[in-house]
Amino acid sequence: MTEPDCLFCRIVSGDVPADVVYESDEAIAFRDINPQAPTHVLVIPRKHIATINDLEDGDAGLVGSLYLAAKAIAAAEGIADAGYRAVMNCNEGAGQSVFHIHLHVLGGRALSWPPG
Ligand code: DGP
Repeated sequence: MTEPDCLFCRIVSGDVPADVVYESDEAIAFRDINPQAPTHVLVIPRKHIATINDLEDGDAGLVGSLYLAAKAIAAAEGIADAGYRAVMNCNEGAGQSVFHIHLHVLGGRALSWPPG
């Protein structure tokens, strides 16, 4: 299930290049083009889902796979023990700008809370 006009679907298909750091049957992950931390990786499902609000009950395993990917990426990046953030924005008010769900994996520096 892909959307031809979706940037992240085009990264999944290989039409748009990305620095891919992780791939599984359900998900891929690549470095953010505008990194906000020394490690800033986006984990996305291969399946097009616009926002968290569009998730269905059958997507539970898929969402779990995004967090397992984040765990693997954090270990590979050497940020697992120091700490990192895995966060998903939903809709414009929370800062979502690409409407294909993605988990931001951020680490390699101190991260304050709450976010702005
Ligand atoms: P959000 O604002 O939560 O929707 O995050 C979208 C992120 O996507 C943002 O941090 C920048 C990143 N991004 C936008 N366009 C591209 C792109 O073409 N390639 C890559 N690698 N990242 C992108």
